[in-house]
This record gives sequence, structure tokens and C-alpha cells, in this order.
Amino acid sequence: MEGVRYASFTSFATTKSSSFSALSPSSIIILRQKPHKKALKSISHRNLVISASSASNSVVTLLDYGAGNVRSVRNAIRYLGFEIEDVRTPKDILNAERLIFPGVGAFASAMDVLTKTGMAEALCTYIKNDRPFLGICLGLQLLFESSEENGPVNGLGLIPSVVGRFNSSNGFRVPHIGWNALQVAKDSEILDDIGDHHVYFVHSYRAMPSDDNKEWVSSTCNYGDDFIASIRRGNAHAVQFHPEKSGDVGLSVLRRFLNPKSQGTKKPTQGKASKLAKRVIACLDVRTNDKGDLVVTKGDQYDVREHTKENEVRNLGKPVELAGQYYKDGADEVSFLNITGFRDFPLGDLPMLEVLRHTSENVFVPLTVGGGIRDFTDANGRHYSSLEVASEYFRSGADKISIGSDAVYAGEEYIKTKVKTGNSSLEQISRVYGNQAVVVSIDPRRVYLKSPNDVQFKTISVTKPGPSGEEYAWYQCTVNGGREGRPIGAYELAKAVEELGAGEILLNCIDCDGQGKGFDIDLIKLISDAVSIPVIASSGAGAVEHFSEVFVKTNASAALAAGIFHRKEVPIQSVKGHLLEEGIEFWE
Ligand code: 1PR
Repeated sequence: MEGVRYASFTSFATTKSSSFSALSPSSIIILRQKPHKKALKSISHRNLVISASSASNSVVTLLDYGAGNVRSVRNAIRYLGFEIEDVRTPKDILNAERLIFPGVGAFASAMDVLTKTGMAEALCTYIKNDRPFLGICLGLQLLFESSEENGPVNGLGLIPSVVGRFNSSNGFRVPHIGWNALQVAKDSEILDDIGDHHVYFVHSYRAMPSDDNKEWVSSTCNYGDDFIASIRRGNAHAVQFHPEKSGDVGLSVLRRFLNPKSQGTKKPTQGKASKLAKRVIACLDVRTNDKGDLVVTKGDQYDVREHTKENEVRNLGKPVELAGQYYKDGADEVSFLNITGFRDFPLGDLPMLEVLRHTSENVFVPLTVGGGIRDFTDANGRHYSSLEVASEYFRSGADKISIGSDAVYAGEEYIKTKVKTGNSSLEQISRVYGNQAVVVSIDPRRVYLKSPNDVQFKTISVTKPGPSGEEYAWYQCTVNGGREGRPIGAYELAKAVEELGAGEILLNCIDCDGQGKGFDIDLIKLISDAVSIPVIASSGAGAVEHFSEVFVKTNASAALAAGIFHRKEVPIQSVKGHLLEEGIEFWE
């Protein structure tokens, strides 16, 4: 994950891979069909395993230089039936049968560790000797001459060109997060199943195609500019996207690299470049119920208790099972919100970490987890920083973490002092893991006003007047699961957290939560026009039309729903089918 920064680059991973016999059966996966208007009901789902592949040698060498979470890559490799051996010395690189390099961290720190340990030289020799190599994300960028990321910083120098930052001045949101299609430039073999399917990107820096590097470029993608999505020369491959997070199509890329001989010769497919797809996200609010079980629950304007005599916590299923189901149904991402995290200590919440570990073994799209990310001192006086809490979530399989209450306090402080202290959870985590890994979850409540001058916060002229005919409203941020209103508006908070390093905003709305009457378009328009980072519209989805409405009327990058999916009222595939009919691009 390019842009992910880690505090310590000192040691190589020492984890030994689990034994091959314990692995899930290797598989060939049929790609999901593009939804067709006439065949929406029979859209095929993920993970249709049709036969086992058997590579002659099932060992993959993984270059994990200890800089962060490559758990998803490990999970995907194991899911495909391969055993992992970690690189410990440069010699392990030279002796590898096939090498995967999932680059994580910032360019400069990665180059520093590769150079100091002799891995840089070994990598160059290995690739020059045409040995099977697959670089992922930063693992692609490091092959280039240099990068502008905190630089210029020299790279491995194998491919001409400088890695630069996306230009956000032309309205494109940076980081580039989400599903995009590729323009396949030449036969790359590992991309043979991609065609028009989208793959998942998350990055702020990219290399551009030029005459100097054209013999390397196997595909490009367009996001404001055309940038290099993959390279191939002989047995050297590298991809800017994340195959381990791109669902079936991503697994097919990995499988074709790991076991090229098992494939028949296939004509390279010509993918057509297209816009960044709108994402559909399934959200699971989880908490422990009164019996002590971790359950998926769902609120009605944040009230998750049944209105019965027993007043039980609403129980809509088991977190790992439901997340797995949503992945199979085609969710572009899955989010877990530990909704009692604000009062319980999440690292004491081992079941939640277990949920992440188990989910990430079988769910190959991005996983976000939120709830309770803040500094904490336990009963024994041991202090845990928010960074430690987040790190534990990342180690357990999260790709992004989401901060609620703590981001509100940080935003208030920043607006008051205009000083970035660097100490807030938001700043610390984005500095170490990159801003693309940090989502801020905002829980606003609509407050109607007679006049826009009644508050010091940004107000809107509402589409539907309030209960007493009010024509204006502001959106007051809350903390602690909506229990406490704070003196800051959603607009002010969104702008502040963008400056503090948030990579994305999850925009809930307490008034609309669980109501099924549609997203709060006024709110989502207000916020998605105010910031240049992606905004996820949340709360209120009740029908497929609500998804197209929010994408047509606002600049939201993604739409999230919970209740309609949990209660099986609207399957994810119906949402996608509807978006297709409406001409709204989503991944396929
Ligand atoms: O403050 O950092 O500990 O984070 C707590 C997190 O838990 C926040 O992200 C906050 O939104 C969430 N949360 C806290 N209490 C509740 C609750 O429901 N009582 N859930 C809660 C909020 C909101 C949505 C929901 C959508 C879609 N859930 O994410 O899934 O509104 O629902 P719908 O499609 O059914 O309308 P911290």
C-alpha cells in the first residue's frame, strides 16, 4: 500500500507461513459476469470455485520488509493454495522460484531499508535475470528511477520515469481510492481475465507512460491523467492496483502469476478505460449483546434496542458470516463499526480482532474497522496510544480504520488554535499509515433554523422545510454514538479533518439512519462539494433508487447501507443492476 508509513523499518518479517496442508484448497475462479439488464437475477457471484490448480512448486517467496500490513496479500496467496516463505536475506531473493513484493510504506523509507539491507541490489539482479517477479503498488513504483514522494528520492532505476503525485487541482480527489478499469496495452498474461472488469486502487502517487518506458507498460488507467497501472517485461510484472483487494478478478491476476502453466493460451483482452467507479459498501455495526455475544446490530436513528419488554439489542446475524456473504454478493468494501468502542476498550475486545482476522481470510475487498480509536489507559494504568489501537486493527486485517469521536475533538481543537500539533489520533495514524488508510466517520444531526444567522456554523437552505416551517438547517456533529452534541458542524469538521490528514469521510446522518427513506442529499452535497477527499454517503438507503439518486445529485464517491442488506430487503446485486440501468459506472 503506497503511502503507508510505518514507524519502524528495522527488521524483516520473521513470521513463518502456515503449513500447506492447512490451507484452503487452491482454486480456479470463474469471474463474475458483467450484470446484464435481462439477466440481473442470474448475476453470478464471487468465488465460484470450479477446480483445483496444482502448481509444480507451491512455494512463493514474499518480500515483506517489516513495514506494515501485508496480511491481505498473505491471505490471498494462501487462499490460492500456495505456501509462503519470507525473505530474510538478499540470498533468499536470488534463490526464489517466484517472488512477490507487496510494497508498503513511503517510497523513501522503503528504499532506505532495501539499500541498507542489500535487498535493493538483490532485487535488481533477480529482475535483470528475468526471474518471476510481481510487485504490488509501491512494489511497482520502486522499480522506477525516482519518486517525488517526500523527495526526489532515487528508486531501483530499472524503469525510466519519475513517480509523481496526482494533480488534485483539476477536481480529481486524491488519494485515488476505488475501482477503476484498465486499458490493456500489451499481452501481459497475468491480466488476461481482466477485460472490462475494474480493479481496486489506493494511492496518491503514480508513474506516467512515456516513450522511454513504453516497452515496460502493459496497461494504463485514467484518473485525470493516464498513469501506469501495470508493467511487464519477460517474467517481471508489477501492478499499481491491489490484486489482493480486487475480488475474483484480482485473485485471477495473482493466480495467473503464481501458476502460469495451468492456464490455456488466451488472447489478451482489450480493456476499455473508464471513470473511477462508484462504490457500494456494506456496513456492519457490531456490539456485544446482553448475552455477551458479538452480533451485527442495526439502529433506528442510532437506537439499537428492540422496543419490546426485554429491550434487547437487535441481533441481525454473525459478523464474519455476514461479511463473507456481502463479499460473495458483490460488495465493493465491507465496514465494521464497533459501536460501543467509545466506552469499551477495543484491544480488550478480542472477539472484534478475531472477527477481522477471520473475515480477512476469505474477503478480498477492502475492510474498514472503526470504533474506539483513541488513547486509552486500562484498569492497570497501562497507557495505549490511538496508534497502537489502530496498529492492532491493521495487523488483524483492516485496510482502513475509521475514527469517530476522537476526530471531532481533534477538529474542534484545530479550528480553535489553527495549529496542527501532530498529536491527534488522526494525525498520528495518517502519518504512519498514510491518509488513504484513515477514514473519519461523522455522525451529524440536522438542526433546523429560522435564519441562517442563528448559528456560527455553515447552514443550508433545506429542500424540505422543518417541522415548524424552518427553511434552514445546520448539521451538528455528535460523539459517543450520537449521545452528545458538540459545538462544531459537519461542514467545519469535514474541512478540518481533511487538513489534518483524513483520506476519506464516512458521512452518516442520525436523522436518516435506519429510516429507509433515502440519503440526506442536502448534507451529502454540502460535504462532498466542500472537500477534495472521497465522501461515503451513509444512512437512509431503503431502495435501489436511493443509490442512483445520491450518485446523480451529489459528488459522493461511495454509498453505504446496512439495514436493507441485513434484512435482505434489497440484495447488493440489485443495487448494482439498477446502477447499470441508470448508466452509473460501478465496478464489474
Ligand atoms: O466514536 O470513534 O468510537 O466510533 C464509533 C463509531 O460507531 C462511529 O463510526 C459511529 O458512527 C458508530 N456508531 C456509534 N453508535 C452507533 C449506533 O448506531 N448506536 N453506528 C453507531 C452508526 C451508522 C451507520 C449505519 C448507517 C447506515 N452506524 O454506519 O450503518 O447509518 O444504516 P442504514 O443503511 O440502515 O440507514 P468512535
